[in-house]
Amino acid sequence: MLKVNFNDNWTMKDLQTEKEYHVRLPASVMNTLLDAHEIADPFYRDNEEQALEVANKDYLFYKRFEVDQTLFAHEKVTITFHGIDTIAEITINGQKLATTENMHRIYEWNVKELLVEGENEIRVTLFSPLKYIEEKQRKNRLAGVDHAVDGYQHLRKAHSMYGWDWGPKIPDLGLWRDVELKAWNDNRLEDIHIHQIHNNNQVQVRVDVTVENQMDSCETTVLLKDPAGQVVSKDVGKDSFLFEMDDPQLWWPAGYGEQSLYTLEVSLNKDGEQIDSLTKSIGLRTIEVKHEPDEWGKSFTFIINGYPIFMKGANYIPEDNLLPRTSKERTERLIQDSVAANFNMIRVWGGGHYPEDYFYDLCDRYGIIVWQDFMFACSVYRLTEQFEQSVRQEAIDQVKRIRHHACLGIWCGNNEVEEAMEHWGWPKKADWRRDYIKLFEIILPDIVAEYDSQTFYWSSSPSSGGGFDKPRDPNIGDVHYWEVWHGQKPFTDYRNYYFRFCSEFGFQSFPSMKTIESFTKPEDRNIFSRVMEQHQKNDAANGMILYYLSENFLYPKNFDALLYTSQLLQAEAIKYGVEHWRRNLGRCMGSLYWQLNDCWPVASWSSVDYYGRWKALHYYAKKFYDPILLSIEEGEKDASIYVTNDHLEAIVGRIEWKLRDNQSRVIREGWKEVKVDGLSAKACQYLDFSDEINETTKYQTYLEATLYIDGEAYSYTTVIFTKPKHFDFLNPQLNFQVEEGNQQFTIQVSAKAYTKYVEIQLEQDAVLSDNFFDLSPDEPKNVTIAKNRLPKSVTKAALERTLSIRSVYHITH
Ligand code: BMA
Repeated sequence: MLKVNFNDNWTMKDLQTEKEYHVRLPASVMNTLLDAHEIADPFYRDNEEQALEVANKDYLFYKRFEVDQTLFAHEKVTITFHGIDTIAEITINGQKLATTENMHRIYEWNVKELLVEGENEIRVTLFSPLKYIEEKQRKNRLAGVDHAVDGYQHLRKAHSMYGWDWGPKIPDLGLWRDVELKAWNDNRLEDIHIHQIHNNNQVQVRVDVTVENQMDSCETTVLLKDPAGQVVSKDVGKDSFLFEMDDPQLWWPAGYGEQSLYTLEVSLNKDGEQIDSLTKSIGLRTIEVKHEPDEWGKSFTFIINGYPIFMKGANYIPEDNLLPRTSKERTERLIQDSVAANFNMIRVWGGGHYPEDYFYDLCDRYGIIVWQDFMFACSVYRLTEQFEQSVRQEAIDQVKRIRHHACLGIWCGNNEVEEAMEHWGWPKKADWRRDYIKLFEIILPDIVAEYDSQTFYWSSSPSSGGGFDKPRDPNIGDVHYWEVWHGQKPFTDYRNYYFRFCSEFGFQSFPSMKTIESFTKPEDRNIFSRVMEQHQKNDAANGMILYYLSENFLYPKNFDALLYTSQLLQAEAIKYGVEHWRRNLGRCMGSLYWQLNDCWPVASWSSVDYYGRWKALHYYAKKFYDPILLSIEEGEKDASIYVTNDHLEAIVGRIEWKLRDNQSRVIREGWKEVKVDGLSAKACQYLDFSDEINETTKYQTYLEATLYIDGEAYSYTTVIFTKPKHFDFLNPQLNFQVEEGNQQFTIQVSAKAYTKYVEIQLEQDAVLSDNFFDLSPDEPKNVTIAKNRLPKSVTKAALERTLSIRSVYHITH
C-alpha cells in the first residue's frame, strides 16, 4: 500500500474576488483570510459580525499534483478526505468525482479512472452553508434552539459553528482534516475489529480482520505487544485471531491505577511481502453501565473492571471556532488540566464535532473515560432518505474509528433532543416523534450493536431510557439539571435532588481580566457594553449573574472585582452540587458539570477559558473532585462533616474541627478518628451549634475542618453560616513570601484574619497548586508553581515584584 500525504500545496480561491491563497491542509476559509489579513480577527470586539458575510459565499480549494508511473501502475487508487466542511463538489481533471454534505463523515473514493500519468488537478468547491440551510428551513421548518442561525439542524455540520449560547456565529468552511492518496493492488486491510472477553484474571483478545479481496496468497500476521513493548503473542492466519492472557496489565481510569496500553500490529502479507499494515493501541478493561431498578428508581452506574466508580468531570465543546487552530498540544494541555482537577470522565457534547484521533489517544494515555454523544443536539431531525443514509454512514465511520479506544465509555444518541421534544413546548408532531424513535432508538443502537457491541448505548442525555418516558425523571438514568442558573433557584436547591447521574448542570462566569483584555478596548470594559454583550451569548445571563451576586456578595467595587466575584459565584454553585452528590455516593454515581472549555473568549459556563486560563471553578474542581473529599453540610446552626472516599481501599484518618469567630478565636473544637471504606461516603461527625450560633454571632462564626491522613493535613475546608455578603470579614492583611526551589517556586501566603477565596494573581499564565482558598490567621498556606509552567526568564525577584493577592475582603476594599 502506497500512502501519499495530500495536505500540501493547495490553493484557496475566493470565487467572488478571484483572489488566491496558498494553503496547507487542514485549512479553513476564515482562517486563511485571517492569516492573509483580508479579514480582522473575528474574536476581537464585534468583528464576529463579518463572519456571516464570508460564509455567504462559495470558495474553491484546488491542487495540481503529479502522478508518477509507480503510483499509476497500481490497480486501485483512492483519495480519502478525513473531513470536508461541508457542502462540496469535487472534480478531478474536470470530471465530477462526488458531492458531499456531511462534515462528520470520512469520505473515500476510487479515483484511478479519473487520473492520468503526469499532471492532474483536483478541485473542491465549497458552497455556502448559509444558503443551504435557509432554503431547507423555508421548505420544512424544524424546531431547534434560537441562538444558532435558523435552520442549522438541516446540515450535518457542527451545530455550534452556527452559534450557541456560548459560541459565536462563525460558520466557517474548509477541508478540516487530512487528505490522503492511497494506492494498492487487489488487497488491503479493510477493517480491524477488536473484542475483549474478560474472565476473572484472564483476558481473551479477539481480532477480526477483514481483507479486501481475500485470497489464498494473502496472510495476516498479528502481533500483540505488552505496555513495555515486548511481544506477548504472535499469530499468522486469515481473519480471526485469539490471544489469551493470564493476569494481564489492566487499563484503569485516572486515580485508580495505570493506563497500561498494549499494541496490536497487524500486517497483511502476500507472497511473503508486506503489502499493508496497521497499528492500534488498546487497553484491557471492562466498562459497563448498570441501569437497573433499585430502591430509588433505576441506577446509572459505570462499572469499571468490576468496580462501581463515581464519574467526575465536565462537558467538552469544540476547542476553537476556527478549526485549523486546534492542535494536539492544546488538547493535551486541556486533558492534563482535567486530570489535574481529578476528572475521570469527559463528555463530548453532541452539538459540536467528533474529536480528532489524538483526543482519544490522549484520553487513553491519561485515563479519562469518554462519554461520546453522536452529533445531534437540541433539535428536531427529519429522516429524508438522503439524511438517513448520510447519518447512518456517519455513525458507522465514527464508531469504527473510535471503538478500539480504551477510553471509550459510552455512546449516547444525542444531547437533549428527547427532553426538548417532550418539555420545551415544541409541537408534538407525530412524524417528528417517529423519526426521533427511528434514528435514536433503532438506527443508532443497531449500528452500535453491529460495530461496537461491547460499548453501552444510551439514546439521549438526559433520558430515563427512551420512548419519551419522563426524560427528566430525577431517579432514573441521567439528568441535566438547570434550575440553579436558568431557573434562578438558590444553590441550596441542588440538595433537594439525589440524581443517579448528573450529566449537566452549570453556572456562568466572566473570564479573567487578561482574557477580556484580549478582545476589548479599555472603553469596552463594562459588562453591558456592546462588545462585552457580543461576548455573552446567553441573553439572560448577565442579569442572572447580577441576580446571584445580589443574593450572595456585596456589590463589587469595580469591573475587575466583578469578574472575580462572578467566578466565586460559579465555583461555589458547582461545589454545592458536587459535594452533595458525592456525599450521596452509591445513589448518585456521576457529576459532569457544564462546561469544561470555551471555543473563543467569552462569558460562559466554562472552568477553563479559551486561553487555557483556570477560572476559580477549575481550582475548586481540583478540590471537590479530590478522591478523598472532606466536606461540610452546614445547616443554620449545625453541621455534618463528611468524608467521601473514591479509592478502592478504606482510609483511616483524623478530623479536627474548630468553630471560630471572625478574629479566629476558637469557640469550640474537637476531633475524631475516622475510617471510611473504599468507594463510599460517610457522615463522620454531626455538630450542633445551637448554643453558639444565634442571630448576632452567625455573622461572625465559621467552622473549619482539617482531615489528617498519616499525620499529614490532607485537606482543609471552612463554612460560614450566613451568605458571604453578610459575614463580618475583617481586613486579612494578606502577606506572602516567595521561596525558590529547583523545580518550583513556593509562595507562602498568610492572613491576619479569617478570609475566603484567596487568589494569587501572577503576571504570567501559570497553574498553581491551589488558588481561591480560605485562610485562617494561624495557618499559612504554601502554594507551588512548577517552573516548567513558567517562562524561563521568571525569577524570584520578578515574582515578588509582580505578584498580587486578593480575597473576599477586596471585593469592596
Ligand atoms: C445545556 C447544553 C447546551 C447549552 C447549555 C447551557 O443544555 O446541552 O446546549 O449550551 O445547556 O445553556
